[in-house]
Amino acid sequence: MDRFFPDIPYVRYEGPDSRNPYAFRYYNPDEVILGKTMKEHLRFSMAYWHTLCATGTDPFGRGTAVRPYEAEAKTPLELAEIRMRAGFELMKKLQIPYFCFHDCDIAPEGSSLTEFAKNLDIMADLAEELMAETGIKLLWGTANLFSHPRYVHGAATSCSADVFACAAAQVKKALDITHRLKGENYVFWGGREGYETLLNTDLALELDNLARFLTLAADYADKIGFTGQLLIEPKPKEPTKHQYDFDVAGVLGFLRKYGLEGRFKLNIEANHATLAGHTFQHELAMARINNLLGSIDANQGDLLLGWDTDHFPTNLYETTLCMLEVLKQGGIAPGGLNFDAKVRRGSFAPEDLFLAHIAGMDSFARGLRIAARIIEDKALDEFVDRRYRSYQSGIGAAIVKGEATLESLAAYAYTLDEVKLESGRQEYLETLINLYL
Ligand code: XLS
Ligand code: NI
Ligand code: NI
Repeated sequence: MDRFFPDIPYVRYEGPDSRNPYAFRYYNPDEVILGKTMKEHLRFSMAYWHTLCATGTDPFGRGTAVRPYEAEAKTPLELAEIRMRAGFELMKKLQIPYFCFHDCDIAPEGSSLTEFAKNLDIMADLAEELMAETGIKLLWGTANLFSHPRYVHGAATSCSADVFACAAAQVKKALDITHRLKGENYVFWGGREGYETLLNTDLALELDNLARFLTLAADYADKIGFTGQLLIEPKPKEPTKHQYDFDVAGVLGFLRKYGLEGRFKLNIEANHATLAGHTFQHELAMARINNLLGSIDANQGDLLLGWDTDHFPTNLYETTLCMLEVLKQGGIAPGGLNFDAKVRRGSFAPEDLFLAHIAGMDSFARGLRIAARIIEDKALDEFVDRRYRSYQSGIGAAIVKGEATLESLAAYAYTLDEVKLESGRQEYLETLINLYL
């Protein structure tokens, strides 16, 4: 496997002192941490769209990406095939065990849904072959219900029932292929499920239809025996001004209203969290405590920019807090850490795809190592347990057990001469985390 990136070596662990740019300094796949290998903890995945399909365009300029191997392709199908083969070489060289795709990433759409479905079958054959050959697996598949002009007013939340039906056809096919390729999850990101102005929008109908659509999809997944996790990926805005799957709390309310709790978990993306005005850790924790943390889109945003910049994650503080949440939940499987991240427009060389993944993988590997030490030392847990100890006995235990009434609490409160409080010690705890970094 040296056809597409002939100058790039296989990337291996060389330890923190290595200055070889094509080596891992922290990601040592078979090293055991807290009883599991790093590979099992991290479950890295390549995002097909950013890594293989993106050209580096932005609203102000054309593509910049240099991908010499694409020149061999004469037809859209040949281009799709070359990209897929290149992708497997890249994953193999980087020891990335999973990938994720949208239907239109792997196959050309052609001029009709019928042609698209045919192309998808051809490309699924090739994917199956390459997966068998390399042992690389599918973390999740999804349908792109936002790029085609028919989705201009949304997909499941479009004002057109015909568009709703086209979206259903795409999801049905994407589920079939994900199932066939033994995908461990299936993602619903509500690309254009939202609105631009309420002046032309039937908010109630659109939300009901979104729920109807997700119910139909979940029923179909059950019908074909797909046992992977179904995931909704929250995002507050972009492309629409207001996206319906705004954040974890918003999606939880939606799932409860429509009786869908238990059928879906969430795919939490770092950059979407910050766009929603939350921290990444907040969204992960909110999902975890509600039994909704299913998978992670591992990227990072730029706090100076108000959109989804999808940088490769390199902020160790963030990767550490993320892995703390993952460890607290006992792991992310069957989800994983999908690099929904793109190289900057200026990083146009083929080798940048490798250097960027190495940066992301090492940043999460280091975050895992740090988080594991914080957990082993009980550095935070003991403090937090102690902070809430008033609920372990006496009046606090009565509150927690549901034995207290408003009257009993009032009677108790009147007996108190003073309430003793302790400092929250935020700065001390922040220093403590820094000691582990
Ligand atoms: C876009 C989303 C998208 C999903 C998959 O902002 O992150 O890439 O992950 O449709
Ligand atoms: Ni994403
Ligand atoms: Ni995103």
